[in-house]
Amino acid sequence: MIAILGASMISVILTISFVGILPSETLAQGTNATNTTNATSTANATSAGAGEETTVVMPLGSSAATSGAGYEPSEVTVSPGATVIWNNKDNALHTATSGESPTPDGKFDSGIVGANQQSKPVTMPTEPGEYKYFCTLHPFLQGTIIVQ
Ligand SMILES: [Cu+2]
Repeated sequence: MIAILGASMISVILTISFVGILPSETLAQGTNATNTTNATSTANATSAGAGEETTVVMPLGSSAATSGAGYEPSEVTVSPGATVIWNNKDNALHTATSGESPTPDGKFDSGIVGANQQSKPVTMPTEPGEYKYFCTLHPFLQGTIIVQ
């Protein structure tokens, strides 16, 4: 008798806690998802206008083909017409020149960026797509800008 009572008490407690927990968890997840969506669309709205700036680093050692160092990150995604700055942390000159290495295609070009200097903000194409670029001085140095 006591055992039966105990078992039914437990199932009542379990039922209550399931009923109590599940809806609030579902609500919380729904709220989080909504917040995430809002944050993302706000960020997109902001970056579509003026002001988005992405920085790509030319790391120390990237002038040596064998160093394995390359544009960091090697691939970035930006809004149409956004600007990108290349930050040269190497002790050699570099460029970020659009095109399939070693042939510039004229879509964008940072020009020569001195050692330990930054490029001016370079305006990306407005046409969505994947744009390869490279360093005219070190053609093995290659990166990609995705405009979307
Ligand atoms: Cu270079």
